[in-house]
Amino acid sequence: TSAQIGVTGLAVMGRNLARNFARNGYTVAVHNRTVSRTQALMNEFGDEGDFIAAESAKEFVAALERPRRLVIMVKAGGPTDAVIHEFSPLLESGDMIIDGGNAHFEDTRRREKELRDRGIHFVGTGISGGEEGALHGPSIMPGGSPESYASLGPMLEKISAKAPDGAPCVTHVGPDGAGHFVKMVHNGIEYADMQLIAEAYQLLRDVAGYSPAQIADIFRTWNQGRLDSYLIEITAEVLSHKDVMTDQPFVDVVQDQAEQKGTGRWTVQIALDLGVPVSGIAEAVFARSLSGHTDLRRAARGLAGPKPQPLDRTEAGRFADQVEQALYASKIVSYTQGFHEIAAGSQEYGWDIDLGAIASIWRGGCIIRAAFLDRIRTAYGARPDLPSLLADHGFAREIGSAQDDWRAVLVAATQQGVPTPGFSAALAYYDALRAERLPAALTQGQRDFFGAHTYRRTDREGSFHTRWGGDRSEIPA
Ligand code: NBP
Repeated sequence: TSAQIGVTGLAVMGRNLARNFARNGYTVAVHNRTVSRTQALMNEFGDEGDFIAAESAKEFVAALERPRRLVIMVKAGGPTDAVIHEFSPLLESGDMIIDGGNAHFEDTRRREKELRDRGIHFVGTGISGGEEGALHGPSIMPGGSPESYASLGPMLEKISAKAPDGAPCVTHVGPDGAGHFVKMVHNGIEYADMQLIAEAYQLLRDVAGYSPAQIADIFRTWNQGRLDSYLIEITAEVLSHKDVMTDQPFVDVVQDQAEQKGTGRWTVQIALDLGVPVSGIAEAVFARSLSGHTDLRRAARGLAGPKPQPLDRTEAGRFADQVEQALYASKIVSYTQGFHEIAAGSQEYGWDIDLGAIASIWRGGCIIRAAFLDRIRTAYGARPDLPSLLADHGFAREIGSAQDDWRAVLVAATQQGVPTPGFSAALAYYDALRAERLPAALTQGQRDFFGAHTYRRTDREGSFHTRWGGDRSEIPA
């Protein structure tokens, strides 16, 4: 017998992905650099389905039916190149290498090109959902050639998560690095979602005076409504958890320094290159780095702040409702920014990404899964050329009716000295986009003054320069 698919790299993700394929009836060849991992998989889960354990690269490749489908689930970066280097000489034209790691999409573009020249399909694939997702159904974002998707698509659809309407959470995102690009933006949006939820928590705690357990209950209520999402659900779990050693709220015994692996940072770096304002995502990345600067924070501890103004019970309840509005409005802005980045990447690299399809495959399996994504899918479905999510009538109406409360929350946050970089950046983006006139006109004047960078006028075609150092007459540039 031969295997329909092979997985090399059997740490948590690869192992669970291999089991997912096997549980869905596929014969799966499994391989890992260190053979003991392969043996452990066979010992623990070998009876879950049809596995073929391979010790060497040669054995592994020989076990695969042709054209071969070989999934790499190793540490992103150098290890991925090492594995490609090891396996590609053993492959033939038409074979497929699927990289399910968190690769940078530029690396994926390079690898795809190198292998394409040799007739091998390289399918950079974003996979979200962590180890549970890998086992029970992740959201899958494959790039690569349409031919490779014709062969792989049905298998990926089978192992993927299913949205509430039953649709598989996988689509052919676009050629070469498109899948990893979209996975990167997914993670950037995830950073923003987490930051906004964290800010809501801190406001409920420091302004409204609620305990972590009470805030968990508030989040559970929110999770019944339009904020229904995996991240809100797990936030309630974390907030209601008590530390087993001290019986204190778990959230009070954890060091307040957030770590990061880099995909959020990439989202912002690429957005800067593409000229896309992803201020909410950027603030989320910066908030994590700020939290880690313990030296700076210690040095700033004595700085003056406002006097606390405690709220009574009625006011606190009213404030919690306002925070829900602020959180929802800010979330709309984060997704507006993230989808803008995907559209810009698609344009830059010629990927032709269907934004509605991306919203659709994020409805299940992945970390940002939420009822909200169905709304985004519908918005792009109705108008695939929607210039911005804020141009959708439904979102425009919702954010419009949230804005008074959103502003009230930020007034309270400012008065009470609670930092809300995510909420604030989102509101600034909203107000800037809807502004009739921006002070960018003044910026242009300054640029022309010191650098003769020229400007365009509101009333005439062409570029102009004012002789600032001379008689201040205007000349065409
Ligand atoms: P790790 O990222 O911890 O990688 C461990 C695997 O890489 C092991 O199988 C290891 O083999 C192999 N490996 C390394 Br390290 N260097 C190698 C080399 N030079 N040649 C061959 N194999 C090598 O595993 P993971 O957490 O399962 O993640 C796998 C991929 O999935 C990563 O790219 C990750 O970013 C991505 N991802 C992870 C998650 C998650 O929730 N963990 C979610 C989504 C995506 P060994 O056993 O011989 O050391």
